[in-house]
Amino acid sequence: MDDLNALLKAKIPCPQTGIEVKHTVCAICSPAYNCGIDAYVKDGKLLKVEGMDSHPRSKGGLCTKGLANREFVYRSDRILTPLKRVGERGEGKFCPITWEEAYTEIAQKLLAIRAQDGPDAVAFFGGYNKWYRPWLRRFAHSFGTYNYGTESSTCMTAGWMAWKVAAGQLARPDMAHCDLYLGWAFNPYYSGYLNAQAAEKRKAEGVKFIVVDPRITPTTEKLADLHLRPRPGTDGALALCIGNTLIQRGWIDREFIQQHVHGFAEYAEYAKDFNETNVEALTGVPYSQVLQACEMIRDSKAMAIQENSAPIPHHKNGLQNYRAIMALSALTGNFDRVGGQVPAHHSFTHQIAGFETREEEWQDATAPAHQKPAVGEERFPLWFHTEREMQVVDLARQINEGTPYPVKAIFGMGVNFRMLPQDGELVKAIKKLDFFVNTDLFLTDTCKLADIVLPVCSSLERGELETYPGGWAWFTKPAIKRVGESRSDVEIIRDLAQRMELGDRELEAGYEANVDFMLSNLGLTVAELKQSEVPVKVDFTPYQPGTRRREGLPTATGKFELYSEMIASHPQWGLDPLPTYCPPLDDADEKEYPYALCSGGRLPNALHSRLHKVPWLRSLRPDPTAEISLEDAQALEISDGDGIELYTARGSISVKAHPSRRVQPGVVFFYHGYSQADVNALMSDQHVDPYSGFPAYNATRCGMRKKVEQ
Ligand SMILES: Nc1nc2c(c(=O)[nH]1)N[C@H]1C(S)=C(S)[C@@H](COP(=O)(O)OP(=O)(O)OC[C@H]3O[C@@H](n4cnc5c(=O)[nH]c(N)nc54)[C@H](O)[C@@H]3O)O[C@H]1N2
Ligand SMILES: Nc1nc2c(c(=O)[nH]1)N[C@H]1C(S)=C(S)[C@@H](COP(=O)(O)OP(=O)(O)OC[C@H]3O[C@@H](n4cnc5c(=O)[nH]c(N)nc54)[C@H](O)[C@@H]3O)O[C@H]1N2
Ligand SMILES: [Mo]
Repeated sequence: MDDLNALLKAKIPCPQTGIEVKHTVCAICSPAYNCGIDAYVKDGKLLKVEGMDSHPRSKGGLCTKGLANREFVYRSDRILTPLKRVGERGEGKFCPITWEEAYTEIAQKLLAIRAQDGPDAVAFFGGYNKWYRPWLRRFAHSFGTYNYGTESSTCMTAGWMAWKVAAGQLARPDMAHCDLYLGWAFNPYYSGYLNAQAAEKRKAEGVKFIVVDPRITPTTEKLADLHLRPRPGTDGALALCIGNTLIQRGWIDREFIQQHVHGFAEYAEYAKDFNETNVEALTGVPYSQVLQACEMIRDSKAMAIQENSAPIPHHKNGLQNYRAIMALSALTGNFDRVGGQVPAHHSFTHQIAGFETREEEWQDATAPAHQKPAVGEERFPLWFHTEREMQVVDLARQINEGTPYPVKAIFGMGVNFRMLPQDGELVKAIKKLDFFVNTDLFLTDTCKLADIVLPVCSSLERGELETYPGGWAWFTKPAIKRVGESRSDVEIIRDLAQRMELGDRELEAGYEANVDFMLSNLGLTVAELKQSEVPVKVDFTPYQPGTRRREGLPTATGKFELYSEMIASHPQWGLDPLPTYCPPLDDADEKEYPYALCSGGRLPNALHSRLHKVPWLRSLRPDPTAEISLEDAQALEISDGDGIELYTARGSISVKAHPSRRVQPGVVFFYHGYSQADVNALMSDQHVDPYSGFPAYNATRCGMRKKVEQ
């Protein structure tokens, strides 16, 4: 017996203990990673997790967050049954109901609103989770509306839009074959450790790194051969100055430009205004360092440029800044070549595995006739033009103002109102709705605003398709018993599609049948994939760099467009066809709000709002803490750990201060998603990028004062 106890205590998998090790996937962060997990399971309960050695991408690795999966899955606020609100919105008073009751009520309410106000009166809104998105989009379409949107209204999409504008499709940096890596806003040690590992390997092989980051980070210290430190959001001016310098010195690829670039002359003329006389004043980066960067670019044979999901797009001029950076790959002939920027497409739920699937065809197969403008379409026309979905940044405004038409209900999946700027407006809007449903694992503050809350399960409790770079596909199996009565988001969509009689037989057929369709071009089936416990290599012909150059790019001119014909042909949008620059800050009074609040930048122990309540992870950084410069700390007599207030015209939050040499004077860094210190309450829903609709999270004027002890 003692032996058995010892074995159990040590969580040894063997017949005596009944502990089994099952392969599954961590979905705490995006499917761009989805590392493999070895789940130690007894009686359907998760005992512990380890990295999965046989996983081709994560190879046994797990990050700080992934190692806390057991605490995540069994967080104390997991929802166990469907809930119906009995108190006021936000009060958090619910009574448990059955799934049948929940489905009946949701179906009745949504159909009644559609009958009375039309399908566009319902918005279908998904949070950070990507795995159910094709289903939610198709559900909205089959219901009859384009008002489907997600957290990607503030994440990554602006980058893809920039690529679509310039090159007609997205492209990825070929880190594996470059000799120079331009890591623009690049800190994978915090935001994606697999990239940090890949970069370290390449560094050891002699690749040079330029890192562009306002802060000193592990990446600037460990990887950068040259660290450029612009002020947040001035990236466009810096990139234009680099472009101009390369042109002036003749360090460009004239042949590539002549054959494959559209608008070079206009670009060159515009970029002249960003030069040795003003770059330091505009960005904070001395011209001598710009020149150093240009020399490294001149000396490189293949330069790859970091793709970026947040810190470049999270600015008023974000999409244009992005384009200015991408332009460097065209000027130097690094577009569509080995070691440069290689055209790519998503395989499944935003993962670029190398092979194509029929996911997009499937998700858009029931797209309705486009009648009323989608939410945000009028305000952000380029967004709708490239994405054909709502821009959720405009959702609260539309609900509160009722223009151009009222939205009466939100069908939400994993919605967290705190992801959006000036989020009190969304709370106000939700309170006005006739009906709000949300699904989540946890009873969050957003769920507390809902009429019906549905409990969903985690990736460890469901089976799903995963795809990975290098051409891998995997169909996972549930590793543990579901918590409470939770179901998966896609099961919920299927069940509701049936109840609501939307006439979409495919959606009613369920996840596995749908995935079968999506994989049918590859000759793969879910049944085959399920036979393997580990990811399998898919048989396909990879894209050959250079093909687009030969065959023409999918743009109006067939070329890389420094001057965008997509934008030029829509003068009513009022947008610039060239990657023009404007300074990043809002027009709040500079004396009252002298600091630039940069509320992006990731923490190794946090993932948006979802891990702040996971005890292990919270213990690593218990207090919401702002990083400020030593100079500003000294001027305001702020010491490490002091309480400070950050404020804008919209509100104030109380946080701890951490003065640090890593931060420039005048800039305050703070992480988002905390319920007790919600930085997005300080943001403005007007201080957004007119091209993409992305909020300017990373450069908003704020004030800061030391809190006086009571
Ligand atoms: N100030 C500031 N704001 C930002 C950003 C920033 O840098 N600064 N970043 C922006 C970016 S890039 C992003 S991606 C967003 C983050 O977007 P959010 O949507 O805020 O992300 P999370 O808080 O991680 O997740 C939302 C909810 O999904 C729930 N959830 C987890 N798994 C599942 C599941 O399988 N199904 C369902 N239904 N729910 C699930 C979680 O419990 C959580 O409550 O925030 C944006 N907002
Ligand atoms: N641990 C953890 N990992 C995450 C996430 C998380 O919340 N936590 N979120 C995931 C998601 S949804 C996203 S979108 C990605 C984002 O991940 P990334 O795209 O890597 O972005 P960040 O980590 O926000 O910022 C990278 C660096 O950019 C710098 N930076 C900030 N503003 C600017 C600027 O204006 N210009 C320049 N040049 N640099 C700037 C920051 O100082 C930071 O060091 O991370 C993903 N990974
Ligand atoms: Mo993101």
